[in-house]
Amino acid sequence: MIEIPATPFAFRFDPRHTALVVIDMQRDFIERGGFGEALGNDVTRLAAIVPTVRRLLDRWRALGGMVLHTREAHRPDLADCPPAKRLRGNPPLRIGDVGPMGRLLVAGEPGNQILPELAPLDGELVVDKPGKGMFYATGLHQQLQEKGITHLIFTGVTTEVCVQTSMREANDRGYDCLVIEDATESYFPEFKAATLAMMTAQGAIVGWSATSGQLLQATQP
Ligand code: TIU
Repeated sequence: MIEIPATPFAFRFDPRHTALVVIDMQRDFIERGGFGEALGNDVTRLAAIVPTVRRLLDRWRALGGMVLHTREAHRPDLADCPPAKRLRGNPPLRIGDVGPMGRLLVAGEPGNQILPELAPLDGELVVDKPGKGMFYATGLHQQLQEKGITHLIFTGVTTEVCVQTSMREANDRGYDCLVIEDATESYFPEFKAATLAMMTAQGAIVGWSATSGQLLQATQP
């Protein structure tokens, strides 16, 4: 059992029953010309966490822990994309439209690929999710249960959208959840700060937060 200092109090986990989760580190959100930019965001802030996520991946792989990557991805026929999601607002490009990195948020397109620095290795679980949360319409809960996973450590983007939604879904399903503060990012720094505060408030109502340094220190070989 490993114990690390965390907010609002120590987080204890057994690496054999803990998965490192990397949420949506795909070109759609992090590079120019993708879905994130089509929504009007300055996407340049997000790339800064890539080396930190990579350090955590390297450590977790060395420990032999389970790694789970997600992508926000729709089927090419968009049958899993509700009109309410596709038609909202007036963006220059919508989900399924062709942009400089192919069709936005569509599985198999160049923009839907995870950044090469963080590419999944053989044997790591990659979940394509049609929603913001990683449990909705994915069958993931059963897969994690079959592997005996009880604890989840979250990284990725964006803090207040797909990371927060996934962590809330996980909390309701009984997982103990830790988010790594400097391994998640938002287009809006104030939303990231508020999200970390609201999830850890009230005695870890949704879960814990810690820094990558704290996790690396606690998991030194
Ligand atoms: N827009 C935004 O901040 N995020 C998303 O749409 N998806 C994820 O967070 N992955």
